[in-house]
Order: sequence, then structure tokens, then C-alpha cells
Amino acid sequence: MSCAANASAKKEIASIGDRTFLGLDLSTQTLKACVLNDKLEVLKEVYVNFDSELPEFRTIGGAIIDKADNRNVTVPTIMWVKALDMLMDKLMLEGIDFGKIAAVSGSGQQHGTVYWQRSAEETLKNLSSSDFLHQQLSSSFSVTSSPIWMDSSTSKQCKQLEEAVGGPEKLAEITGSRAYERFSGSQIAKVFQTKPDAYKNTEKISLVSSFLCSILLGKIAPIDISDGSGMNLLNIRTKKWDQTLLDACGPNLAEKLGQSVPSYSDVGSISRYFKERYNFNPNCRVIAHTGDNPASLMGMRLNEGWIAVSLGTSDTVFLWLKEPKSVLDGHVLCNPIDENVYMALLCFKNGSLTRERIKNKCANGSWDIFDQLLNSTPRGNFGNMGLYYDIQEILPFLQGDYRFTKNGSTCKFTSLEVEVRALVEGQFLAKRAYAEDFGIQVGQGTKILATGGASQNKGILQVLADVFNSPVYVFKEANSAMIGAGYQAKHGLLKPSMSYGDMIYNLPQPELACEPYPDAAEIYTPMVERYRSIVKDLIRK
Ligand code: ADP
Ligand code: XUL
Repeated sequence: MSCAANASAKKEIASIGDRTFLGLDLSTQTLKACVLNDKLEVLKEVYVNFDSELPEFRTIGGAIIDKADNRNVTVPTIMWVKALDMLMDKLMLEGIDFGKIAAVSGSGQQHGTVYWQRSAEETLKNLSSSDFLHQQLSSSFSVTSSPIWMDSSTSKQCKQLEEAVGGPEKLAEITGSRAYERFSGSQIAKVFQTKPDAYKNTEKISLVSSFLCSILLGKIAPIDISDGSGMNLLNIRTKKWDQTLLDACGPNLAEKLGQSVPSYSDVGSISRYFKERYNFNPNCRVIAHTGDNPASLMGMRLNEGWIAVSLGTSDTVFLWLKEPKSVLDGHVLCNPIDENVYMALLCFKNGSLTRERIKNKCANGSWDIFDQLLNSTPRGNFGNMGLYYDIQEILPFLQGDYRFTKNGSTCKFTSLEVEVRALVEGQFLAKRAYAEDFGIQVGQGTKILATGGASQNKGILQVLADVFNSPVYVFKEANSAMIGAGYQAKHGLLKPSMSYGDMIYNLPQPELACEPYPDAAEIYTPMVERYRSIVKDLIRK
């Protein structure tokens, strides 16, 4: 579309008084959608859970862990397409008036890659509105199982990427991160090395976010710079792909990735398929999709002095960064709101699914009993400490369960309640230790904003407040990535005439959920030091 035509389409949509915005989140366990009104209030939310509603794909926690080598973690790409069919039907059953949706944006679990077969773009352009998407896109993927962020099978490719630019420090300086197994660059390199024919037959490569966007757009959508900085391929200062890194992964990669765009970019109008099948307004705009953590940053409306802690399938800690910095543990990503600033991100793989395992083992599968056990033990847990890594952890790079009493390591704690507290305290001690190592100030004046599925749990939030010795706040709506995508839909539509700051100015403030107990610093500051020394010893072994 020409600039003039684009501007007039924007104008027409903006004049619709009761317009709405659609925000999607293709997360690890669930595909989520919300419809927001013009005041950014949530009108409707619908979900499709992969394990329970698409049992034919046999995922556990939304993923398939290879039985022969549990470092390989993938998702059948077509499952996500089928989930989108189901989500759209659910929105229709809820009586959503698709004609009022002025713009749509989305978020996706970060780092996962989708491999589009040659001719897939043709298929996307010519989808018939009388058939389901999953029927028509079933042969569109050259690699049928997408590697996702839980994968840790690419240590060899990580080494190659770091060597290509002169070491981990240099890679971190260019891309914001040293090489990480789950990052898309090493995942793409592994596909090239292990499935050369599939790589050759791949016309385009999307991230999970830009894949979802491509379906809505009816053509391959660009990768946005914020999710793009989770690939170890993008120069976070110039916002361009780094040719040396592309070459280290596979041939013709620049062509397969296409040019990256700012996250708020208007990338086109909704495809004919959605106009005809669901009666979307022909002027409905599609705004670039981004990663779930960048989308959460938007949805949580973070200000300076705030640290976000997301307790979803993965646990993450993130915050707004004015300037990029080079760190070896953690990531610097481009910011989804403004391409001149950045965000810091720490990711811990063993989040909710590990908490669920201990809940099932110690609390009969009940969060209420889990909380009772947690609350029946004192802060500091009588000197017991536990580290639980069901799958290969990122920070620190460890796997397995490790338990310690005051006097040294043990294979079993004396009671279920000690185990529950050891898990939750151990998870937050790790977050505080790595946040401090990143240079994040924790303590006086710090405020924590919690989100994600487990942020509904007051007992867990209390431990978070105590370990960080900081108050914890929450929004009523815990799905901040989905909400952030809805905000981005409006932001992308109205930019530059309305800034993100102006857009969110009147929205309600977060609510205080927990305050730290007065003895929190005295108990947990020495425990953070003990955690560091335990981890140092475990890594050395
Ligand atoms: P994702 O977006 O990564 O798919 P969510 O943010 O939707 O994940 O969180 C899902 C997780 O929330 C579930 O795995 C579950 O363990 C956790 N969860 C839901 N309710 C509670 C609760 N009351 N206490 C602790 N965890 C909870
Ligand atoms: C972030 C990360 C995860 C995924 C899934 O680096 O790997 O948080 O985005 O949520």
C-alpha cells in the first residue's frame, strides 16, 4: 500500500467511535486473545490450552520433549495454526463484532523458529475462507516441528557463533547476549547442519511472533527488532542483521529472515481470509508482533524504579534500560515501544512447571495446600535451601534437584513444608542474585510488579517481597503479554500522533499485593550470598 493510501485507511478506522483492539499471545502453554475497547479496558478474553484442547498433539506444558535426548524441545508448528482456528471460533461464539476491530497485534514465546516451505507465501495469500487454516497450511512448513525456547541442544552451534565474532563478550556487545542454546541463531544453524535439504527448501524463517502475524497478514510478516534481539543475529545498536553472524548460521539467511522493523510498525491490512470468514473490517490494520517479554513490558506499563517479575511457564525478570550494556549473564533487547531505548531480561527456564511438580508431589496437586505448607514454615526455612531444575536451566547452567540443610547437602528434606519453601525461596534467591550481578539495584526504593499465571498466588508473592525486601504490586489482569499486544495494536495504529505514554496515561495504577516483613533483609541478604557460593561449587563439579 502507498503511504497516502495507508494514511487514509488509518484515518477511516480512527473515526470509528466504538473501535476495539485485538491482542493475541501465542505463549508456551496457551494461545490467548483479548479484545480491548478504545479506553484499553478488557471487554473479552478467550484461551486455547494446547495440552487439554489439542490432545492429539500430545504436548506436555505445550511442548514435546524428545525422549531420547531431553535437550531437544519442539512443537508441531501446525498445532499453533489449529489453535488459531479454535481461538477465532471462540471469539465468534463470544459474539465479538470483528468489524469494530481497528487493529490487531500479538506476542509470542521468544526465540522459537518457524520454517516456511517454498510456495508457502503463495498459499498464505490465497487461503480459502471456507476452510480451516490448519487444513490449508498443513504442508507449508519445511521443518514440521519448531524448536522452542525450552530447547538446549545447540551448545556446539553456540560455540561456533561466539567464535565467528571473537568470543562471548564480543557477541554480547553486538547482539545484547552471549550465545544461548535457545536463541534462534544457533537453532537455525542446527537446522542447516542437521537437515540441509529442509534448510534449502525453506523460503522464509519466522519467529513464533512473526509467524502468527504472517497468518493474519496473509504474507510473511517482518520480524520486529525487539523479538529479533533474542536471536543472537541482530546488532542491537544499528537494528540490522549482522552479516558475519548470519553467515555463521547458514547460507542466504538475510533473504530468509527479511528486514527487521520497529515493533510498533503497521505492516499491512488484515488478510482476505479473515475479512471473508470473520467479517473483519477491510481497514483493520495488522501491527508487527513481538516477543512475550517485550509485550509484557508494554502491558505492565513499567516506569523507572520498577522491576517486573513474570511467573509464567518460564520465570523472567525485566526492566526498562536507557542505554545498552554488555553482560554475560542475561540479555539486552531492543525496546518494543521506542527503538532508541532498551530492556534488560533475565530468564529462568524452571518456573511454573517445576512449581507444579512440587505442588503435585507435596501438596496433592492443590495450590491451596501448597500455600498452607509455604505459610507454615518460617522465613529462611531453618537454614534449608533447595535448587530444582527439571530441565536444563539457563541461569545457572544446571539440571537436577539439589537440597542443602544448614550443615551441607542432603538427598531429602525432613518434611513436605520444608521442600515447598525451599523451592520458592530458591527460585527467588536466584532471581535476586542474577539481577544484582546484572547491575540492577535491589533494595531501597525498588518496587516489583508481578505478572504471569503464578502471580495470582499470594503466598508465592510474599516470598518474592521478602527475598527482594521490596513491595510487590500486581495488576488485576495477570496476562500482561496479551494485554501488551492489545496496547501495541492501538499504539501502532495511532503512532506518531499519539505516544505510548499519552495512550496509557489514564490507566489504573497497579495494586499493592505484599510488603516485606521487617526482618526480610537480615534473613535473605546472607542467603543470597550462600546461594552464590553453592552455585559456584555446583558449577565447578
Ligand atoms: P505462559 O504464558 O508461559 O503459557 P502463564 O503465565 O499463563 O504461562 O502461566 C501458566 C502457569 O501458571 C501454569 O503452569 C500454572 O502452574 C501457574 N499457575 C496458575 N495458577 C496458579 C496459582 N494459583 N499458584 C501458582 N501458580 C499458578
Ligand atoms: C525469554 C524466554 C522465555 C520465553 C517464553 O528469553 O526464553 O521467557 O519467551 O516465555
